[in-house]
Amino acid sequence: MKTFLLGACAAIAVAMMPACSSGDEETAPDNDADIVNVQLTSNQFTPAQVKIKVGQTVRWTWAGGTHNVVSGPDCNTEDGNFKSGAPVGGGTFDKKFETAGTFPYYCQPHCQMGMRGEIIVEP
Ligand SMILES: [Cu+2]
Repeated sequence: MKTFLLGACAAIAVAMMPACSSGDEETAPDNDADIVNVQLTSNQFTPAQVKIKVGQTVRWTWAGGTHNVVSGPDCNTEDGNFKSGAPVGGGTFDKKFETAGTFPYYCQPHCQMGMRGEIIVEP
């Protein structure tokens, strides 16, 4: 029982770490990182806007709620650039961006509540 409790606390501590970082980061702080992280929580992507360079990968991590990641300019239009699949309650989704441009995306269940994001890929 003691071991179980310690394990649970460690898991919670790890899960809370991203929430402890600054909420002011609107763009990725490290353009040299191979992977730039976006969190999916209650009806929002954090950060909602991410700037990366061509060749970098965005990793979306589910941190609460049932969501998906669908590229498209508005809530009803999939443009086919990327899609995580049907809404799920956990996991990660990686997308490597090989071309420059602006890629808007959204979560299908929560788009109307404002759960949208944008990846800006610079050459
Ligand atoms: Cu959602």
